Amino acid sequence: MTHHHVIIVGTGFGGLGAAIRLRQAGVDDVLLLERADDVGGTWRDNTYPGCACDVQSHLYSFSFAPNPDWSRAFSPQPEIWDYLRRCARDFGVLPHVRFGTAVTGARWDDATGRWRVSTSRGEYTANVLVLATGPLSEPVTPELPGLATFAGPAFHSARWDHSVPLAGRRVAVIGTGSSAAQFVPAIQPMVSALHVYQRTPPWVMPRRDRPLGARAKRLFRRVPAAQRLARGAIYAARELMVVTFRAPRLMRHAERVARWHLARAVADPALRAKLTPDYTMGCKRIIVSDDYLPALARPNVEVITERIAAVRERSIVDALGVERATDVIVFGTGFRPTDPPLAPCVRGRDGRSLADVWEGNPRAHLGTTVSGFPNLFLLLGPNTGLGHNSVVLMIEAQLEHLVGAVRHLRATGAAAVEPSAEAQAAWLADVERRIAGTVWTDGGCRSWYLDRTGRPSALWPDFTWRFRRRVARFDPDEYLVRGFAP
Ligand code: N01
Repeated sequence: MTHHHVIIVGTGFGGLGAAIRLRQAGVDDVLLLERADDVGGTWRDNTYPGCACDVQSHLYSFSFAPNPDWSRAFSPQPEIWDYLRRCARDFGVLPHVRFGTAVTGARWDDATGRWRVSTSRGEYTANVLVLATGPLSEPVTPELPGLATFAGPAFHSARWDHSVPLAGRRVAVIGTGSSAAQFVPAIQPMVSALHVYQRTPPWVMPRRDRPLGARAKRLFRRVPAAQRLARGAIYAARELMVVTFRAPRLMRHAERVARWHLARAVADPALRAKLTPDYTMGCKRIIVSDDYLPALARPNVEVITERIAAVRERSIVDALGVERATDVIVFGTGFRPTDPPLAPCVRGRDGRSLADVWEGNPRAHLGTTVSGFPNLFLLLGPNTGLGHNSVVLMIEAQLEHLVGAVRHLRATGAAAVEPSAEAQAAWLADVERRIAGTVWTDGGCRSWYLDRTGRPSALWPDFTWRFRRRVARFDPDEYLVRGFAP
């Protein structure tokens, strides 16, 4: 059993960022556990055709590692993955990563003041445990009646099977979220028939992607302040969305733009009606796309709004009894961030797991630390997701908190910190107050933002600068200090 000062689980934006910032702060005994054989998290795993970020590249990157060379306003997945691999290499993180090591559980040992972390390759101990496992890392596939009898290939968008040829085949797509909106236009031209099973129509806004010119890249390389300025302008424009999330009636203006976008793309009124949402925009993640709606209007595409009644060996039958021959099924059915897979296996001071404590309603102090779980830090934990801006901003605020906590432990000689129950309750009450009356409570939809209790615990319901102002600083007064290092 080897011991490390800090163990980080995962090597996406969160895990890599944590390792980089901790090492910059002088903490070198850092081990990253990664189940796969490369870094990159969600940007390694999501390789579906058309995969790209729907937040502009200059903002969807670390503030401490600007990239003047992004090729487009919205970068494609291979470029973002490449960026993360470069960060891992250039910041010296790679030698700290143990690949092919899946964490299976973690338990706080009060006697030693350490975490015991079990993995597919044996046990480790650590003073500090950082879970950077990503809220959207475990794909969810619905249990459709008869699915097991389907004879063709069936896979989830986050585990795209590139060995399956789609050209000339009849493909069923289940789900119409951000992922489907990206891969549907990418595969539509090659398949013979595309059956898109839509449970809820998404609101779709124009994307306005464009290549970034050589002049801008040169300027950003020579004058880094110009890139910071561009980043700031994108950031400020996106923050404005919060105003309308918090005042749902203002969303009517944005909905008008989306209706116009739909009308321009889809001439057929019957199809337009199917694609028109009946809930307030923003209640679910807004899709930004210029090619999704036009793809749905192509002659080889059918949008099916009936429920799926049965999957057969070579077909899918809808609730009206219509049977459609199907060669391949692609699930664009998303993730369940409010039931993180490691939650049942991470046990705190009293032996209870995160899942036991949360009971379907994830809660954490500042979205980052949990009462009863000393020295545990969750990156993109409860109430840190965004519907409007770059989550990297949220991660960076949490990283400052983490570094502050580790520095505090070092300076005081304490073995552990954990948020006081009072501080956590006050934070949650504050979040609750910010959530009330927003589009997520009053918008009239169900989404992955909501947990099993119906609370939007996946979301930060306010401006990101407010989160940063509150979270980036580690305040010892909000924490209980436990034990002292020998
Ligand atoms: O998943 P989703 P996603 N039967 O949960 C439907 C991020 N992301 O992978 O709306 C039938 O959004 C479900 O229907 P409904 C982004 O944050 C970012 O597309 O629940 N249908 C919905 O249509 C995004 O929000 C980028 O009624 C079922 C779809 O499946 C998040 O990832 C790119 C069903 C799931 O949509 C998830 O996106 C891509 C069932 N049993 C994704 N179960 C960026 O650009 C679910 N559905 C950064």
